[in-house]
Amino acid sequence: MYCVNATMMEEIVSCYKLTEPVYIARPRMPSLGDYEGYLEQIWATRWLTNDGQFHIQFEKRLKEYLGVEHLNLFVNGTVALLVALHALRINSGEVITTPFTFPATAHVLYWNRIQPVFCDIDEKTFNIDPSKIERLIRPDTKAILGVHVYGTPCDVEAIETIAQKHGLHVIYDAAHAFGVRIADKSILEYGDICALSFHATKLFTTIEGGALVTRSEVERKRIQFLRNFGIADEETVIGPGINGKMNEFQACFGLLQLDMVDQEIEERRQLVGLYRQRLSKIPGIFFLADIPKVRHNYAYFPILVDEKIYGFSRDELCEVLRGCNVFPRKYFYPLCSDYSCYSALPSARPANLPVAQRVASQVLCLPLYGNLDSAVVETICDIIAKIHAATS
Ligand code: T4K
Repeated sequence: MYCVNATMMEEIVSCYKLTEPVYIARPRMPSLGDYEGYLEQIWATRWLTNDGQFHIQFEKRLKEYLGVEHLNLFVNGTVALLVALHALRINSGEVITTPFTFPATAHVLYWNRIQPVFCDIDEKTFNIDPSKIERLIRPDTKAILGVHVYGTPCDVEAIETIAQKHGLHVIYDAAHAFGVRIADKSILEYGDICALSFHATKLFTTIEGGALVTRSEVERKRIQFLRNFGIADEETVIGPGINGKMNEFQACFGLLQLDMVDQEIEERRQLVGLYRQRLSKIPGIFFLADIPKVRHNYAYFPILVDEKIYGFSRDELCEVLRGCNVFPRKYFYPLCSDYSCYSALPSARPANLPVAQRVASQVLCLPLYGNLDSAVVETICDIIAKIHAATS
């Protein structure tokens, strides 16, 4: 249990408490009138789901926006990931992955009867560390499942080299990586399959939603069947599929979001610039830098709090911010490897994951979304600076 000095807490809260709660994420809402326009058409046609006209339109426009050829929409990112493994026929053995991620990444392995093998992360990107992957490869290893955490690309070239050398599949959980590019190439062009999430908390949202991006039309078609119970036609089921379909309401929301997403990313970029400018002056607060040639999407703004230098722990800082009506999140603490369902695995031992353990104990994702007022960002930075000043 952590406990903030009560007088300091009172002083900071009385000075900085915001009148309205500020959350880590907020969806950018399209105009209600525009959405109603779509709803009227849905009402008129009574076509609600199963490859309706808006689903078709959205899939087409999304492919163009992302610069990819083979894409299937999904009801959410988790089902998309489940189907990705099934599509690659990975349903036993081991898959090497990162512990520093949302539970969905590890859980989809479990649901496909695959044992996750946790690999430590790189302290410069917080993504799976390619230099530590090879020692984890065993005869039963089927694939590497990387996550582009916070939208920062994994070292895709190094992972590709390892995968080719050992004959492994590469799957990317690109839940955070909407619109990210390396030079002129979409991040979704790397690996055998990439899964996106369009959840309400993401910078691009279809309420719930997701997609799989594959390398060929044959794979895309196979995934289309898997997404729809394996149904080929009214009298033919060609395999054990699942229901992963996106509905028309989600697709319409997505069509409207596509018109706004560039503005969303640009506004986030500016807010991240402000955070960085203000926080770089505070000892013990660290953040990730942009990577040259990468078009970042600024999906999240994680900071690391080094208690020894800053004077306060991450948990204490989080408590003060909450007291001020600011609700950051400790994404991703605890590590997946520390969940009771995985902690007994040999690869889950904390000693094997020193970087991930440290990052998870220090990380705090600060509020970031396009219509976040820059004055609120200033206040959050003021609070962080004030705490350090009070402790030093
Ligand atoms: N892989 C990775 C790496 C992921 O991060 C995720 C999901 C997935 C896979 C799975 O994709 P999906 O199956 O979800 O498509 C949220 C999201 O639910 C989850 O999608 C996301 N990652 C994760 C990082 O964040 P929670 O449980 O932290 O969300 P919640 O409900 O606490 O919301 C956070 C804040 O967002 C709230 O305090 C307020 C704001 N919010 C939330 C919702 C739902 C809104 O303003 N409006 C809303 O509608 O998981």
